[in-house]
Amino acid sequence: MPNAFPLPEGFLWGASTAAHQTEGGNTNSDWWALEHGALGEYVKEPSGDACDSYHRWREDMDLLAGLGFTDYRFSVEWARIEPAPGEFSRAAIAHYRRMVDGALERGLRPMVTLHHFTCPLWFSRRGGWAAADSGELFARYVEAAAPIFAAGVDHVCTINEPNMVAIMAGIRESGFDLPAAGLPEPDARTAEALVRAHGLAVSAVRALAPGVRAGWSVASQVYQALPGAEEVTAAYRRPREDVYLEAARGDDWLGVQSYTRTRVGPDGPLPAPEMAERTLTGWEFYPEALGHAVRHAAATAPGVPIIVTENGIATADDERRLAYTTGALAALREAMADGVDVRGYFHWSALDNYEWGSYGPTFGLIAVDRATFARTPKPSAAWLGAAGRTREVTGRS
Ligand code: IFM
Repeated sequence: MPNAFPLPEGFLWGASTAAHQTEGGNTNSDWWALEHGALGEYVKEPSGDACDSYHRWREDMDLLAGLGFTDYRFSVEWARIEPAPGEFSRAAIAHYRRMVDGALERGLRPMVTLHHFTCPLWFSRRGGWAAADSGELFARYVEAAAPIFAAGVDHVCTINEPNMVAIMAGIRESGFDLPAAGLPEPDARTAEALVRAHGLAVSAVRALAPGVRAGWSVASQVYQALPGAEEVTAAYRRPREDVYLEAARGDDWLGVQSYTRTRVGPDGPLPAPEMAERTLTGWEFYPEALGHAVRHAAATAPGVPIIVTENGIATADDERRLAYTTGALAALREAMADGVDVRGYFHWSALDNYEWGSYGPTFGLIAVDRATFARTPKPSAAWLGAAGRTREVTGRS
């Protein structure tokens, strides 16, 4: 980065993971059932043991703290905490509480996500988010999970990427009829239920843990209108993104998750430009997206502090990860210089992990050997982590 980027006082500097993608053996969840069902084309391999982080979380945290990070975002698994309706596992709650304490002992401030894509199988089987009482059931789980975050945790994320959850429900509704470009129509009932569940969860967190700041994290696609397509773009973006940003207006913070962009023409979303570099997920390599994403979030939820809760790239070439992240942080710095109130940055992901159907797309700062679970930090991890120690992002040497 040509000019150093000094991190403001208190700026969160970390990496993110999610339970199902790293823990392994999440057998009581709806995703586990999906992985073992008939969706071969979409789910190429099951998550299996993932990174075995359910047992190796100490090693993960030792590595992150040793690299210099000061913050760690991880999720807790509803399916483990409430394996049957209304039946809560004290052991699972104690496990996640140990993780919070373990992070604090290592100098990592934990950000706890309460829901990251997976639900208990019983919840999905009875109608999932679209069931009339889904919000109440989610709030009941949040209340039971309070011992995990009631002390020592500053930030709780209620639901990760609710917009993608509604879109995934839409995909299931459509019988997996995917458009050639852009994202399918979200399921309206799921969308409404998620906004409601978030509101109930924020109230529950505030009532049980008044010191905790509650928010949620929205996936940004950076919809860019081609000339003349401004109205089409706004209409396309609204149910896929803005509804969720608007729902964050009363929150303590808003999470922005950015990877790429989508250009929109008068007839709708367009594929990535032909000559564009693509990542292992097929997305356009477009690090500038992060700057656009935080600017749009700030304009849609004015006054709500923003935290970048995910940003990263799926690549087998760590040089491209370094280039991508350098570009993304330069765009973030510019947005902040222009007055966007950003309070932290979490890279996705700490570890190479299960990318919802396959281990192929590697997003990690740390490689994980699939047979031995041995962790090996990549050069990007050393560079990014060092900024946590020096409180300044510099051009990589
Ligand atoms: O791996 C996912 C994560 O679970 C949610 N946000 C996007 C990431 C990359 O696809």
